[in-house]
Amino acid sequence: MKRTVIVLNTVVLLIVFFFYGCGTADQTNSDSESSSPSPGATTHIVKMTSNYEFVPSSLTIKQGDSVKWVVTGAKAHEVASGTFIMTEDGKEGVPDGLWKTGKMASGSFTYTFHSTGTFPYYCGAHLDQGMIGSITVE
Ligand SMILES: [Cu+2]
Repeated sequence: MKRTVIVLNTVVLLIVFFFYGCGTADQTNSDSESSSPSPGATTHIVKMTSNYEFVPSSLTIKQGDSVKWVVTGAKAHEVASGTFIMTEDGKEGVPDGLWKTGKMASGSFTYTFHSTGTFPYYCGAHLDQGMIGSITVE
């Protein structure tokens, strides 16, 4: 009887930890009104590596698709839409206001593209390492 209680407690703890972990790891943009993706939409993965790269750095997707940026490795990254300028101190990001995550040590960020076009983005922490990317929506 006592053993059953301990096992049950462990299972409950594991379940709580699992859901808490998932809940905090995923940031979702407020742009998507509906939580359910439209039929046929795809979520594409872009890795943010410890080599200061977005992989793949350029990606072509369909209108309505989402891109999920995932932190891989130990370095913290940021994903901000926009371009950059050259300054005396190096490259400086110019956010265009579509999305900007702030630094993420782990987890992911998902953005759904509702309009077509080309969307440049960058990691504000690693612009000088050339950490930029681009999404083309057809
Ligand atoms: Cu970075």
